[in-house]
Amino acid sequence: MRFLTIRLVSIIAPLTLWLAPAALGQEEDTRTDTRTPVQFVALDECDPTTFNAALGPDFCKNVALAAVLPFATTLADLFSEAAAGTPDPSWDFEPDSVTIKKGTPIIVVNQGGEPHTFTEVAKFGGGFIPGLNGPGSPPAVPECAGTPMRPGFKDVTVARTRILQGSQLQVTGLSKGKHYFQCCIHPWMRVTVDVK
Ligand SMILES: [Cu+2]
Repeated sequence: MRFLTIRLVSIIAPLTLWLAPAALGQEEDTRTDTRTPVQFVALDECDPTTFNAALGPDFCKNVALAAVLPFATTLADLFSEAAAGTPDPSWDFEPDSVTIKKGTPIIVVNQGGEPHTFTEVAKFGGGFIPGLNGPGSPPAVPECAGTPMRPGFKDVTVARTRILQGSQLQVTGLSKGKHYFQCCIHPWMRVTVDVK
């Protein structure tokens, strides 16, 4: 019996560790130190071949091992999945939500292969690429839309929330309460920050 218990634990424990990060997606900041930033990562699995053929060389710089393993998503698949209302879950901010103490800085690191934005919005909604906004193509939220003369990244207030591959963005000075951040390119990438 004892042998069985140990055997079971040795099987279940690593499995739990493996499942935990994916299942949670939610973190509470229990530290008392508010100087050390809380980190989010931006992830994607863009397929360099199809993305760069359409969007230009070096748009997608991914380490998804697309040539040998089926980790990457083609540009066409990304659009068709979004249009079907089942956007690609590999395009993601992790964790999805965090509770922090007022004064704690946030750092968002782009570990994906293509650019993203970390844009604070009053309410989650569409980004500035209609084809990625899902069924019915809801309009871009004001914080992502820019202006008619300067749509999307042409608007500096939108452009300054952009995070290029391998770079990071810091957010400080958030007031108490809930704050919502989304990607203005892939609007299903969403984060809620609750400042206590
Ligand atoms: Cu994005």
